[in-house]
Amino acid sequence: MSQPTLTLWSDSDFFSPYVMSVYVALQEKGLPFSLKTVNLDLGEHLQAGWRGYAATRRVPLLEVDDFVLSESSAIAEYLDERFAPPEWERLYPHDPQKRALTRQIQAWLRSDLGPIREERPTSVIFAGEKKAPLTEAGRKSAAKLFDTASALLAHGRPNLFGEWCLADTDLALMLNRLVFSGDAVPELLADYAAFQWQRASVQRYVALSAKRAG
Ligand SMILES: N[C@@H](CCC(=O)N[C@@H](CS)C(=O)NCC(=O)O)C(=O)O
Repeated sequence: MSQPTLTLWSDSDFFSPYVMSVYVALQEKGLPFSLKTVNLDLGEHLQAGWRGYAATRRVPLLEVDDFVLSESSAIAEYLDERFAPPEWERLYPHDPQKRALTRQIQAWLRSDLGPIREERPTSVIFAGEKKAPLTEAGRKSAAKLFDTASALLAHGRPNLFGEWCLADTDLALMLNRLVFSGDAVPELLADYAAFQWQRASVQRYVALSAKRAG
């Protein structure tokens, strides 16, 4: 079967944690893809001529030949099904329970913890921005993140479920919003996030973001 042509659309700042998740997914699969950007500040994603306009008008957007898909976790699941083992690396664990938990963590990180996302935007990670101390809501949200992540990582191993999975990258990003801001983060979680951040696929995305800033 010939390889499809893949195009990932990102915001032009490379600040989107959801674009990062798909970028890492493509890198981990070893799939060649081209990267294109839309400037969200200029509203380019709201122009009818943009490929994602008929989808959700948001990034990430993945083009696979003529097929267009948005929503980062839907994209990752599609990639894992279409480019499946044994030929391709896994993004989601093989075990059904672990796979379901991976999806649970991804859905949770995308729908809860709003105060952390608001008070600690990814510009603190990718552009070194400094923010005011967390509000009461931010502190509550951080405490919930710490409790949940500590329970998931109570086994003391470097990945959530033995082998790396995409939720490791997503969870590390959420924790790093706080780590990079100088907020107090439990040592086990800070170490986990630092370990995950060293992954080559993650570092490639960080480098993209740094190039934009430079
Ligand atoms: N749940 C979506 C979130 C995507 C999202 O919020 N994208 C933002 C950039 S981080 C965006 O495109 N914002 C522009 C808009 O909503 O108008 C996913 O996981 O892909």
